[in-house]
Amino acid sequence: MTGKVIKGIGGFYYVKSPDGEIYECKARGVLRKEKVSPLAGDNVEFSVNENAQNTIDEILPRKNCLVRPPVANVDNLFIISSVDDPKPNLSVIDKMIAIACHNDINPIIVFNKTDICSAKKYEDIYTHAGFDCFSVCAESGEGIENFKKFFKDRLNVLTGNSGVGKSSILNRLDPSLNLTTGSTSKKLGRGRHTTKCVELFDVCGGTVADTAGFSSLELEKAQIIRKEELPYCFPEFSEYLGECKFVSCTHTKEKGCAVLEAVENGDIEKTRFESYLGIYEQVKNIKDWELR
Ligand SMILES: Nc1nc2c(ncn2[C@@H]2O[C@H](COP(=O)(O)OP(=O)(O)OP(=O)(O)O)[C@@H](O)[C@H]2O)c(=O)[nH]1
Ligand SMILES: [Mg+2]
Ligand SMILES: [Zn+2]
Repeated sequence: MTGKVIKGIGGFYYVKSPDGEIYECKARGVLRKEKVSPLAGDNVEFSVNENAQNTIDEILPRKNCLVRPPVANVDNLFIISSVDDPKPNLSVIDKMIAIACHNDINPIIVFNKTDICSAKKYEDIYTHAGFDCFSVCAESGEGIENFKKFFKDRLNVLTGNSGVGKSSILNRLDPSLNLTTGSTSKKLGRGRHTTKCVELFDVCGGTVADTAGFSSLELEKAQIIRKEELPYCFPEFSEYLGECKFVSCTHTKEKGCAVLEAVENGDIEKTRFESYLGIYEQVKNIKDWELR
């Protein structure tokens, strides 16, 4: 039979068949030998066994897969921040956007908790940079309707730091989910990882993954993008690439760089460019062989 992995925990995988039945499976030894583990979102072939454990026999080819959060075949990545408690970290948002673009995933930027303060200055940055960007309030439900049109027939992933309100937003979209949400007040506003693993749910005619928040350290390991590919992971740079004076321009400090010029005259957002420089610093000395 074929089905979709909706959750993996402690070596058990929960596979949903097309008729909606859920089967608890183990991965077959051969998959473990090849060192590939099924991920939430994977389409798999599996066998249902009368008197033994059901098994996942094969993982069907993936369109893409994210390391952090671990999900395969993602269409939309909702990158969630809160305007306060915890405050947005634009370099984290921009790294997630770059990873989404690198994997052919559509990034959607969301600022939650607008009851605490306005998200306008952030919304302006990302709208100007050309992304779908929304300010929402999970508490009142304001703005959340905007998500529905993205969800249908797509695999949607919600990501963002612990405590930004990912589970709260999903509960707003579909109260029957009844996801556990947590207080951020106890631990220096950092949240406590209320959501523990990735799980897929059917919401608004599509599939959605609630995921556990990540730390910035984990994000550093999330995925390495080669420095040559990095400019292409900032979509608003694209019209300037090729316009620079030097073919080998890294768009960091060169004379006659069209990207730098666009930053200077405000066509590219300063914070986005700073994030580019930050990621460039992290990856500039990584050699190709280290990525294998
Ligand atoms: N003021 C305010 N608080 C909110 C809003 N949305 C969520 N919260 C609160 O923020 C806290 C964290 O919410 P969660 O939904 O658990 O956050 P999460 O992103 O799922 O966190 P993890 O599962 O740990 O990654 C809870 O106390 C929520 O009540 C909002 O719109 N306004
Ligand atoms: Mg959660
Ligand atoms: Zn340049």
